Amino acid sequence: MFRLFVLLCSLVTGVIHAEVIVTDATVRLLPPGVPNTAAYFSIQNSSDTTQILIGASADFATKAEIHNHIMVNDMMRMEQQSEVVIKSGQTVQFAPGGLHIMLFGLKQPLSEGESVAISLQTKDGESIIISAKVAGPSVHKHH
Ligand SMILES: [Cu+2]
Repeated sequence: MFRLFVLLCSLVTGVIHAEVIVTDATVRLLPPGVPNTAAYFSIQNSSDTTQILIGASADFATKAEIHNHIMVNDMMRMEQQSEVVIKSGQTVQFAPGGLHIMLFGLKQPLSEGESVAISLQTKDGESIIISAKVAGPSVHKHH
């Protein structure tokens, strides 16, 4: 009963956020036994107002955080972001080597081609539910 209620709520917030468009959402498939992975997507703000992402969650992971890669003393490091600001009309890329949703402690093994739901929280207290496809590392091959 509780689950159904949550699902209905997410459908409603999905309508409210129809002007925030998430495309190409993927979760990186890693070898079995690797507990953490990352999600990537492109998020476009077609609304009239600035949207600020402040967090993420996913049923299939213990914890989800917004991360970015930054250079510290010539070393690439990941750092949690407390906010990601997306201005009206702007598109922000979550991509390997940059912003990503870090997914800690996978509760179940993911399989290639599977769709998983990730929820993004905005500063105004709403959730954007995205559907991400599990994809092997070949999708993000280095050149
Ligand atoms: Cu990370």
